[in-house]
Amino acid sequence: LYTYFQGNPKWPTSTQELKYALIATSASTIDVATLRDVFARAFSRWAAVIPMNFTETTSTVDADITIGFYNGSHGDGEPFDGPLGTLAHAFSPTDGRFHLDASETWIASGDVTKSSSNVAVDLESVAVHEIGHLLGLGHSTVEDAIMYPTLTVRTRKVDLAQDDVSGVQNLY
Ligand code: TQI
Ligand code: CA
Ligand code: ZN
Ligand code: ZN
Repeated sequence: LYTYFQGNPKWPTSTQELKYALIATSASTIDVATLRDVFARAFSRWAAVIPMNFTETTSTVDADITIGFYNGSHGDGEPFDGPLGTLAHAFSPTDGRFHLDASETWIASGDVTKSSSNVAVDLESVAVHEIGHLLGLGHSTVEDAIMYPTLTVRTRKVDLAQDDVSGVQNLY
C-alpha cells in the first residue's frame, strides 16, 4: 500500500499546473536536451493520471520545482555519497527541490539493462520515483510500485503501478 508524508502535505488542489526548472545541470554528463526529454517523460507519467500539468520553465523564480545535479555536500544537510548509495532525493510538498547525485553513472537513453557499466542507474526510473515524493507520496509496500523503496542498478522501472495511481489520485 502507498503512504503519504506526515500530515499529508500536497500542492493546493487549486494548482492545475506546476512549473519545473533545470537549475544545475553542469555537473551532469548528460546533455541538457536529453535531460529535458527524460524529465518531460517522467512528469507526463504522473500527469496522465491526475488533473495536473507540468511545464518546463527556464525562469528559476517562476519554478515550483527545481531540479539539479550535485556532488557531495550541497547546502541542505543531506550530502551525496559518491557512486551508488543515495542516488537522488526530493522534498515533500510544497518545497519542490529535487536533487540528483552527480557522481552516479546515469543512463538517460537506450537500454540500461544492456549497459556495460554495472553501476549504471536509469535516470527516468529515479525521476519518476522522486516526482512521486515531490507530489506527496511516501514509500509503498507493493513491490511493483514506483514508490517501493528499492531499485536495483541496471533496471528500468517507469510505469506506474495501480498502487501509485491510487495513491496519487486519492491526494489530487
Ligand atoms: N533516495 C531516497 C528515496 O528517494 C531518499 C529518501 C529516503 C527519501 N527516504 C525518503 C525521500 C523519504 C523522500 C521521502 O527514496 S535514493 C529509490 C528506490 C532512491 C531510492 O537515492 O535511495 C529510487 C532514489 F525507491 F528505488 F529505492 C530513487 Cl527509485
Ligand atoms: Ca550516491
Ligand atoms: Zn539535496
Ligand atoms: Zn523514495
